Amino acid sequence: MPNSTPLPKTARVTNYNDPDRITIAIQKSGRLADSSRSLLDRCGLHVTRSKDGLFGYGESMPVDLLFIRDDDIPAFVADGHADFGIVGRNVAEEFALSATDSRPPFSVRKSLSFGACRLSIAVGEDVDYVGPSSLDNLRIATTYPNITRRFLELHNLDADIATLAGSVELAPRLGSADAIADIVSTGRTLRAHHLKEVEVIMRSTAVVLQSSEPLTDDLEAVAKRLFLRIDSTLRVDESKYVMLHAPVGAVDSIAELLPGAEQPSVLPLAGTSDRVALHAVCREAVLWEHLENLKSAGASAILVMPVERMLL
Ligand code: PRT
Ligand code: ZN
Repeated sequence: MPNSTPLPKTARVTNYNDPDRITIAIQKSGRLADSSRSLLDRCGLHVTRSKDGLFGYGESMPVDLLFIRDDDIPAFVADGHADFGIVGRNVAEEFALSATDSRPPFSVRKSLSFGACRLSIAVGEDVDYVGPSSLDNLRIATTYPNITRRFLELHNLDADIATLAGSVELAPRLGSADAIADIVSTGRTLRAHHLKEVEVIMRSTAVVLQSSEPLTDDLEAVAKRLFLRIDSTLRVDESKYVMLHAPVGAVDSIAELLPGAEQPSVLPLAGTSDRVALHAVCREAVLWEHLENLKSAGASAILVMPVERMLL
């Protein structure tokens, strides 16, 4: 929930904020915490955590971590207390829309593949919803008042926004709102509260925010190295190494069926000249349908394996 107390200027983490090192703020605990840690860990950033658990000293790179609540991450990055922050796009956007400064508080350096969700409007399941106009003159409960207001303005709607700190889905049942704008992932919570999703206001994943305070040349070089590793790690997540046997005459058609693959390697098979082995890195999800299509085209002994690391 993006409802944090403003960060006092005096709360600068100067003990930790070494000008010769990069600071990245990530969520201490919660839905993005493990994935953020694991992403950086897989990029080779190994940290020693302080006793209070709030700070991680990067042993392998001049990069330190701050472990804080997700709501505080945009403010830390905006104020330059952290050079980068990993947070949901929803939280970053809500903060950016609340900023009074005309200068953007930060930029989005990278979109990540985890933390996928959407901010949606939901109404009671028995409401006869015909489109955004059905929201006119209603009261909408949300922890995202700025993003919700932007949606209402876009559709020229006159609706009241009730800003809540949490448990938004209870508001219609308690009679304090007619509709809600809340984060949805599987839709289970909405269904459990007899609500139905009627509008998706924004889609979100975790993103890496970058402070508008410039980095020194040396630190920018470190950041570039780290982002190259992040790119490779994200690519690896989507990539699979596929090995299969194919009839010599079907190599081209089978290669075309491999999702997101470049030219495969074609290798001879011992004891036969009719069939060859094909090895390829597929950069898209390899689904059962792909395997079935490969088999129908003559492939056999199909193996799909994870890729550990990749540097292109
Ligand atoms: O303690 P801290 O303040 O750091 O964390 P928090 O409790 O405010 O946030 P947290 O950890 O719950 O979520 C962090 C971020 O994860 C969010 O800002 C989103 O970007 C992302 N995310 C992804 C989600 C969800 N999926 C999600 N399902 N955030 C919240 N939910 C909640 C939602 O609020 C609702 O209550 O899950 C419920 C809906 O889930 P479904 O699956 O039932 O639809
Ligand atoms: Zn939060």
